[in-house]
Amino acid sequence: MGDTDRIYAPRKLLTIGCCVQESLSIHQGKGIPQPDILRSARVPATYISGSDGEKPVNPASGLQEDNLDGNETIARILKLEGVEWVACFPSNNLIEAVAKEGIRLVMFRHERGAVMAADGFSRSSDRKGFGVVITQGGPGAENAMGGIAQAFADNSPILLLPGGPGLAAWSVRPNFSPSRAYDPIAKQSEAIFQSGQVGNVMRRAFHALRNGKAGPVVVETPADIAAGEVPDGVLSGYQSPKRFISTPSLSDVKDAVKLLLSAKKPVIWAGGGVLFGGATEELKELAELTDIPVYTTMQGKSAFPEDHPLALGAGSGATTLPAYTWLQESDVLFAIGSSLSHTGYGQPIPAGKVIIQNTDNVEDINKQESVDVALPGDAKATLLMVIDEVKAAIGEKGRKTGVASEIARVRQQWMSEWTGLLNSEDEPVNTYRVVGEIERGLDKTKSIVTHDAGAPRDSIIPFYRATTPHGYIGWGKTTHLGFGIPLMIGAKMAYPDRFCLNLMGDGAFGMSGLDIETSVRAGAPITTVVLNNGGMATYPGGYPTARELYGVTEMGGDYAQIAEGMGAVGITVTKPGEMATAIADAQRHNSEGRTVLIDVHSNFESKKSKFS
Ligand SMILES: Cc1ncc(C[n+]2csc(CCOP(=O)(O)OP(=O)(O)O)c2C)c(N)n1
Ligand SMILES: [Mg+2]
Repeated sequence: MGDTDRIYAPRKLLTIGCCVQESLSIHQGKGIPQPDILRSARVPATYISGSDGEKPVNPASGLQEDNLDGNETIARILKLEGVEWVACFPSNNLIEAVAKEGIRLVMFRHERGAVMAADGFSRSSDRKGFGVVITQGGPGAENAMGGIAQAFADNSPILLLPGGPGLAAWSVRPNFSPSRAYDPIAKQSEAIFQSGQVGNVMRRAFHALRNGKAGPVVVETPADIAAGEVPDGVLSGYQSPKRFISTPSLSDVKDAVKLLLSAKKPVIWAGGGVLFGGATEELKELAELTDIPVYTTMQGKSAFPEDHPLALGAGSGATTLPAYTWLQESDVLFAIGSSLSHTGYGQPIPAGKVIIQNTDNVEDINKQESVDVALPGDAKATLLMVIDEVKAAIGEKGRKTGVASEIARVRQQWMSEWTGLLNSEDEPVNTYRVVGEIERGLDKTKSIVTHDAGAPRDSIIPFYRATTPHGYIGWGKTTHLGFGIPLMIGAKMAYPDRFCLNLMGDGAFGMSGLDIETSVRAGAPITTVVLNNGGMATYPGGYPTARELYGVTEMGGDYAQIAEGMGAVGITVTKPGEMATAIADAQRHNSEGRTVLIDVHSNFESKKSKFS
């Protein structure tokens, strides 16, 4: 009897179970889903921003200054900046000030989850909306670390607003200053040292969120600044910073197009910048005009429809055979919206290629790749320039090379090796059967899918074909287990009408499982599929001594029952044939406002679509 059998033994009696929480309902349509309890929250009239014409008033917002303290000023600036909701965990009086402005608050079960949900919201909002998080200064800010590190690694623009020690003790050990501690893993990190600087610091923060390389921005508010009076003129002088769009020089665009059109086997490498730039249509137009195949990085996944004849697929460490083939054999690689950062969780670029790189951030050019032609600028604006030049060179109709049928042939060859597993009748349920059912069972245009760290990521990335922008959230230059649950809650906030599914392992569940309760309480219903294989398939042969002597990498639990205990619908799947029904049921439950967890008794799968 193997490890998996042993762990499954007590579960034989379990069948599909369901428990429904009726009291919260999601309100679809425009804006953020609001549980009734939050929608009806009373906001005292005196706290709602407004003007009686006596105090200084911000002309842009009509906000009035009224002997505000630091927290109240920050809350009003958040309102002015269009922040619709804030993830939080007490204690921080800014939470109360934000509530008084009528901004919705969602409390998570721990700070890391709050940060990760904010991240999910930002990733889904194309730098037009930002995830904002409020935490306590000491332990709260300390506990947010994993989420900030993840946002930094993936260039996600979130705003963390922790408290901080009072100024008298700010520099005194062992006080924890979030702005100092997070400096190495934040795009920008500062503390407010004077009440008169609240507006300047917040303006810098929003400028940084909207412009340049994206990343987490930290604004620490020491206790006395939070409570101290802010001078008149700070709020009325606040001007919301704009987003600036930059473009490359025309001569560089012309050089790039010459290289691209004369290449023998070109490939497009599309990164997350295509999504942030809303440039999917332009990317499609360029690919079709030039008949050049498109590979998407993990963060770029869903930036190009993977059912398109020119799609090569996406890659983490695992990828498709068409992607691998073109990445190996291409002579010219055109990276669009990509930093080209090297990562163990992505495909390497073999040496010897001519590289054209478009990125929003000049600092990412010539970083880890030697770049032949650089096109610094917004992905969409750059693509429009490239398209114009291509049309000038080869005409409006573009060219046909026959590459699509070559891609189809390689894809067929690759899939013939995997079709069996994606339809496997094995028990415990094969991981790839779960992936196959997700691929077959979702309305791709109305869904958002994500993976979690480890084997779930590499199992799903090559085989789930995302067809609509933000239909998949690919993440993970550092790969925090458990990101999937809060990430999907944040995505659901941005897209209340989409079905949001997160595929995670049982190890990952341990890191954020209690935020299933947050999803229920917040009326942001998501579906979590737990590959319950009783251990860590990511390390199939790992730590044999630790495993034999102490059971390291093994674990167990009835996750469907745990989910039910938190007010979600728990579904247990023990047979492959049950998976399709479970996914269909989950979509129905979610659309009716119920959070779902599908606990799949799955195998220890070590096979990956890897080629080197
Ligand atoms: C916070 C964190 N700690 C450790 C890791 C390293 N890690 C990556 S995958 C993995 C095992 C995950 O187990 P599980 O979620 O059950 O997935 P499985 O390997 O069984 O598919 C670990 C420990 C990580 N990615 N994040
Ligand atoms: Mg596992």
